[in-house]
Amino acid sequence: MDFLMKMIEQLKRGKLHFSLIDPDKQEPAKAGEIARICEEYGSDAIMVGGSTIKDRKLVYETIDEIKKNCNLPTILFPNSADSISENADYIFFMDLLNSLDYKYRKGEQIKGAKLVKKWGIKPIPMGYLIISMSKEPTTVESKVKLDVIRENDIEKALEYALYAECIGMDCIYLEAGSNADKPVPDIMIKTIREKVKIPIIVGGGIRNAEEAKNKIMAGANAIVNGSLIEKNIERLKEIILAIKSAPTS
Ligand code: 1GP
Repeated sequence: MDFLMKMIEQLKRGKLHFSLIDPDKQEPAKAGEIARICEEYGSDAIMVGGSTIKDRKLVYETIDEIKKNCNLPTILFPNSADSISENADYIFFMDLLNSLDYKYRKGEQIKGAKLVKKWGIKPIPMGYLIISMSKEPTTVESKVKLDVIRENDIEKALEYALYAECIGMDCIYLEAGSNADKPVPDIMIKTIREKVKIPIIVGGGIRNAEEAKNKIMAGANAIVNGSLIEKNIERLKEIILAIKSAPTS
């Protein structure tokens, strides 16, 4: 079965782990080494992206090293059309749902679609929702003008998630932002899970096994770790183990 179908099927059943590597944070060779460890620890895919990337060549070189060192599928997680690289397997083709800026709802996507088609990268349509969980804005929050959704705005988050499902997105990403003070709350995930059928990916500020497990038990289908991989990769093993052994709701 094609990985895309398999992933969507797996996402529906729950318990995936994605490792996010930001090409701006290390040399490509180091990214390759990190990806090798992520695979060894049981991660399911390598996401490649970040909020500050401007250099397509660096994304290409990073993916090249990842592919030399590990067999996991690579999924682009782009901040703009300029970070789409032809050697990626998949792309989270995102609509930043609560952005008030045309650029992040349609502008970059329209520029990017022709590259995705030209290079044969498989798109995974995704509703991307930023939840503000930090005292100071995270990098992504500082770059995008948002219809702000805070910790207690559960109904508002649900409305956006329902919209994503109605418009035919394959999945929703609930994002607290890289290195957020706190991850997206379990009650928000649970509320969305009860009403929305498409898979839910959760990332931003997840730092330990307990948090990851609770997100899965609340109804998340996949957990994303980025900062932890850069700073504390040995923790990843217990996080992935907790995800894989968590009872699902
Ligand atoms: C950021 O959700 C990802 O886009 C990962 O966040 O770096 O906090 O793990 P962290």
